[in-house]
Amino acid sequence: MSPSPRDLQTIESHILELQRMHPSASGDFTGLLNDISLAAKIISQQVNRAGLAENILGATGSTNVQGEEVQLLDEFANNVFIKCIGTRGQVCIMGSEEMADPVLVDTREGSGSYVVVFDPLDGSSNIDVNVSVGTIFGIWRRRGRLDRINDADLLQPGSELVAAGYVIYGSSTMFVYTAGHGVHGFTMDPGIGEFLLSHENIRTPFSACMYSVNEAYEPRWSEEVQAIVRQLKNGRDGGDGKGMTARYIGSLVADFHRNLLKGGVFLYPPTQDRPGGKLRLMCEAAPMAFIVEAAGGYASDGTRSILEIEPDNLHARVPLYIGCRDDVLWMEKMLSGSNGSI
Ligand code: AHM
Ligand code: MG
Repeated sequence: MSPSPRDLQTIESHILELQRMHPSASGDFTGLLNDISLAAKIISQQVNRAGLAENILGATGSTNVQGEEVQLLDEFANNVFIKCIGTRGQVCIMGSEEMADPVLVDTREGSGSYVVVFDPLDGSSNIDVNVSVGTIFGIWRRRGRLDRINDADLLQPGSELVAAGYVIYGSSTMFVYTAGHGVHGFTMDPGIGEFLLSHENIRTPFSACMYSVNEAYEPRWSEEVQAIVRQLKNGRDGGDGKGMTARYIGSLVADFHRNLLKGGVFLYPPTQDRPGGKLRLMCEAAPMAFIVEAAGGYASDGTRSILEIEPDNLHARVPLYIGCRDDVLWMEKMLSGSNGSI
């Protein structure tokens, strides 16, 4: 059967279709998503050349606001994002995992309607060994006046997200996004340099068959978290005795993507040395929570939906339990007595 035009839908035309559903749309949001897809293509090309080109692999020698070693590719991806995003002045402020302070954008040329927070290259400590890494982004609407951009515009909860997505640089590069109505995945065709629709309206299974957690931290978890992981492995107490299989890459985008498609739960619980968890609310947990909920799943900090949490700073961290709805709700119930903390 020869492919119909529908079979070859690019991300740009998909985003345009979305715009047509909102006749009053200015095109700013469409332009912004297109800018992000361009940034993803540039980063993807560089990640794919990581083993070949000089001055791409390795550390810059500096640490970021989180105290983590900045990789050369982290820096590259961050710069690409900043350069590509909001080229029409659609963005008023941006925040990045790699930068201590948010960047105020010159909006003389545009509406400055949007706020973007991103992790330009998540899991970057895996690059040197050819393990999948990713980009995560969240898009919010500016809350106040354009001439008075402040923290209230930047520090918004996940429930206010307009769109969120991630790009996985894996065996192929995929761009997955949602603007609230369905989660859609596009696979990069390297021959033509386009993201083509490959996974329309992704739904995640209701129950998980795999769990993802760094079990090396088990001695530093609370008793409740230890009990949860024991039951994920061996079957829930009072259940059918069937446990799940374990899969952990240590690269959130890759672990999340696999679990989204196959049915799994990802946990990054608090530990004694990290009572607030490790993952960042604004650039990691909230965008992924928005995506998983649009696909039928759920995300919690152990006590409430990740989407409800009001960030108090750009780099706030949060414990994360995310994936199939049934299992995350069960974990939240198991943790409810302990307040989710250790
Ligand atoms: P990064 O944003 O500095 O790359 O760190 C986040 C990464 C996630 O991709 C991953 O889920 C987690 O850190 C792994 O942490 P750990 O090595 O403690 O298991
Ligand atoms: Mg990260």
